[in-house]
Amino acid sequence: MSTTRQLLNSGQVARFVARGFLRLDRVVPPEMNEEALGVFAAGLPAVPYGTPLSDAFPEGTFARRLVELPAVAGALESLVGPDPTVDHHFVHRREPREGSAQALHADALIDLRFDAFDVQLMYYPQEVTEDMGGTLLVPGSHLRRINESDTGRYQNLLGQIRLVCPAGTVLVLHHGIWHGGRRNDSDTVRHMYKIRLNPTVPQVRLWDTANLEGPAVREELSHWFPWYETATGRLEIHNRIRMWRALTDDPGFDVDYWATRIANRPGQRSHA
Ligand SMILES: O=C(O)CCC(=O)C(=O)O
Repeated sequence: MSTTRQLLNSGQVARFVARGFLRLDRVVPPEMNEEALGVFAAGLPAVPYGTPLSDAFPEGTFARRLVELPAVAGALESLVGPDPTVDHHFVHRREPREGSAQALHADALIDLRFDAFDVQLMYYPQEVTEDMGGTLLVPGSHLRRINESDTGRYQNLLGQIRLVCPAGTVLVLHHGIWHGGRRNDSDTVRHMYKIRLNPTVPQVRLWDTANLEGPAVREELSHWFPWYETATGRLEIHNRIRMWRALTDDPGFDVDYWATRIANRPGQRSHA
């Protein structure tokens, strides 16, 4: 993997922790977007789970060039660190006038980790217009642990995003985010190439931490999404505090003392 240093800053990482994704518009150049559909049609090689990224995608291959683009490489290095392994990769197609949408889901079993997470790239080589069945995303859903498609009966949530984007857009997502391909009402096949990456190093301060103490961090981590319930939504902020503590190796970090209050046990040793 490239050693490019376009690392994320602390505000961007806090945004990822709060929202569960970052959006990188037009980071893939037009010539690669044009090449992509041919590469997808030819078929991508199978990659066994756990293959180091550099072995999975040899130098010069399309996927290798994709993950080495400076903005993509910088985001990956900031979130999963150097030398991740490939969990799986797949080209998702939404067929023209297909008549149905995919159920809302997360790509995992219930996953209780707070100190480790996988990152998924979603790459869109074409412009995705309103009617092409862009991926539905529920911002801030990634830390509400669910079991795969148990959310499938939810049709619409306040604040959801149905992706509309220019060609060459890449989303960088926490593996737990609720998402699903929408119904494609256009005459065009809509493609999305997904790569899931597993970290091989502790995910601690991997980004550009220069502005770690800046106001952007708490602002991002406090962000409230409109689908949150008044009470249960508070648990999402608490989940983010736990994740931020792990990512920064700062067990005292807090937002409005929410985690501090419920850990205060005078006379007892504290438990994380
Ligand atoms: O097609 C899409 O936009 C999303 C598909 C997807 O991520 C999935 O099937 O897990």
